[in-house]
Amino acid sequence: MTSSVDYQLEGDIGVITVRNPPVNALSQVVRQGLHEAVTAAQTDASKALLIICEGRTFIAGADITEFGKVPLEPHLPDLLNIIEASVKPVVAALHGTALGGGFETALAAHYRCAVESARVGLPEVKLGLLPGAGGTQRVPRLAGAAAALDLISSGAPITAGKALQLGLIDKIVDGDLHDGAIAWAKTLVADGAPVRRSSELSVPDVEPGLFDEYRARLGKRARGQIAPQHIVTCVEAAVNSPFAEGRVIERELFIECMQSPQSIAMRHLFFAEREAAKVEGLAKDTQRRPIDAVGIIGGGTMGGGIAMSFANAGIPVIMLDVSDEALDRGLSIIDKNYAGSVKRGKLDEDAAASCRALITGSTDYAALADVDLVIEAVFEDPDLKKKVFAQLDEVCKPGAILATNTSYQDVDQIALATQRPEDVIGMHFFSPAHIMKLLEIVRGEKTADDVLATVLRLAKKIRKVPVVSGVCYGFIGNRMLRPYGKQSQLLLLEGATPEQVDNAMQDWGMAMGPLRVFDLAGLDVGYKARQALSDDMKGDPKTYRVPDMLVEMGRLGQKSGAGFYTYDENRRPVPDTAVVELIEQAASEFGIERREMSDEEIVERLISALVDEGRKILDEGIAQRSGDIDVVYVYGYGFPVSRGGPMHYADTFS
Ligand code: T1G
Repeated sequence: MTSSVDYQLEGDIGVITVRNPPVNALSQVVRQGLHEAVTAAQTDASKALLIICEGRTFIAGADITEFGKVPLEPHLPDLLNIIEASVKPVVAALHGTALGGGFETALAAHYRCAVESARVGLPEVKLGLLPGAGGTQRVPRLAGAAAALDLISSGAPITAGKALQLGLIDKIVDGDLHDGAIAWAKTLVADGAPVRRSSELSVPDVEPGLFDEYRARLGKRARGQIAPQHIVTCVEAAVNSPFAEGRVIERELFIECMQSPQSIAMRHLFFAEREAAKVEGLAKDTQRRPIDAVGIIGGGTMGGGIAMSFANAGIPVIMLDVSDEALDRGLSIIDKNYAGSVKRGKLDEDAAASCRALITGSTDYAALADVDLVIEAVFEDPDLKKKVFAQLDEVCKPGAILATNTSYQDVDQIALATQRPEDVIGMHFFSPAHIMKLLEIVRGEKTADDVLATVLRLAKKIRKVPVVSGVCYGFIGNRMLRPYGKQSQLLLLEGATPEQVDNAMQDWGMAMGPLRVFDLAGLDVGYKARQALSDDMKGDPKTYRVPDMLVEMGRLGQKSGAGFYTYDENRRPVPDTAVVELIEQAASEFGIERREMSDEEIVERLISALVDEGRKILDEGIAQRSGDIDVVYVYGYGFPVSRGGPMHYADTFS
């Protein structure tokens, strides 16, 4: 056997144990070990085989670090065919997260059991791939085509309970998995249970139009992505073709996806996201401070969303506001958000109620005397923020972490309003804070290492993707957004219209074009921020003339019903000729001759604006690595995941 796979006879059960920390990925060594164990077991005294894993999880997939390299034997599909062809019943015992090639391994086995807490899934689509070792052919045969399309095209894991319901696993084991699985295997042997090959099953009847409906739905949900469409083709092949033919189609489309720039980009993001949580020079074993209670200053949209993020992770929150009216307003927004989550099936009634119960309100700073962390989320007024931090310095216990949710202000200046700048850090959430995954962590000049380490670990607990930024105006994301925004204004003056700019970026893959983003954020926010800047800092007036004129006309964006667009009763943007006339007027003021502009030029100039600023940010050490910038833009600014982020895109395509 190999170092990662062990084989022992326990009575008449051949137990194959995989141990390849941290997630038992199917590296070449693991595949080799499994191959040798299953082959040897065919002729030994065992009556049945059990595949089980040590550590925190069953096999969590193929080894992604091997992708893009020369594939080494044994290849996974061949190995799984050997497992399925076993003359002795093979049982797979699942715990943790049995994902991708790991779940496909279990599907090639003849029987599957799991502990209640286990989750199974085929997340390949999140890597721009599809299950390449039989998953698209075996899942439909066990659970039906519709369930297979849901599971594989979403990539979302399901609980063991749901998997049992779908027929993807056969048994939930209580107590110790090893003992329970051995006992079950012995029962199967005693009952003379046959080998059951899912490849020999046929797919239950399919609703007419199912595949077209999925192609259309995925065309919207995963605009421009190839893997989701290929998944539908594979599942359709499972319905219409024998297993072996379906496997050939699956393999061809898998290889096409594997070599695609989209999958290369999404695999880049997989590792970039994990790298982003690591800080050079910050020891892995840095002592962390306990965070058992949190305070939030300001119960507005951001404060409420931040409170929910902590409550949803089981951490009690005290939300502070200036008056009972303001507090009630903030808490009722939270109630509405929880009701919405229940209505959309994201949370059940009980879970929503227990999360909501963790959020209490107060108008008295003294209520924060014992919390471990306070996050300030008041208006972007530097003096107000300093006043809040001076008060927190008074009331908070020694060792409490004081964080600001500012989206661009100088965290070092805010820290100087306290006697404990080492306990001050930036935690920049994105709206809506209970949904958006990105958390920009701003490390101040004096921020202590244990404060940074604590907040990085906490980010994972509240299910956020952390990226560390140094202190500068706008940190990573908003700093890059400024030249991007300025470029969008120059494009308007030179000949484009708001809808042409936005459509070009949306067709290219951005979740939303720049002008719609500015309308959503509120043109008055940028206007007020500009008022606080000197002309030098404001830069070229061509880059803010039109938004200034719009604000001075009372067109503040979506919230006032008009900005670069007019908004209908369903808040949908409607192009407005009055805005084009305004742009033409501004262009003539600057003596600019407007001209035809191509979508390619629009995309090229806007993305270059992002990338150029990204390079400055790297040169200045504000961001540790280019992958961090990619994670910020994909998780915080709607940059297409299938293009890997602005820096990856620039490295790959220019
Ligand atoms: N391959 C290689 N390394 C992996 C890995 C994998 N599949 N999964 C995780 N790691 C590393 C990760 O980089 C990190 O390393 C450490 O393990 C801990 O991960 C043929 C082709 C399992 C839910 O997509 O979703 O099978 O940073 O920090 O939060 O059809 O990892 O410590 O050096 O994420 O507890 C399909 C990917 C592959 C699952 C655990 N499988 N992994 O989450 O820990 S494609 C996946 C995850 C496939 C077949 C196809 C998560 C996790 P480091 P972590 P976690």
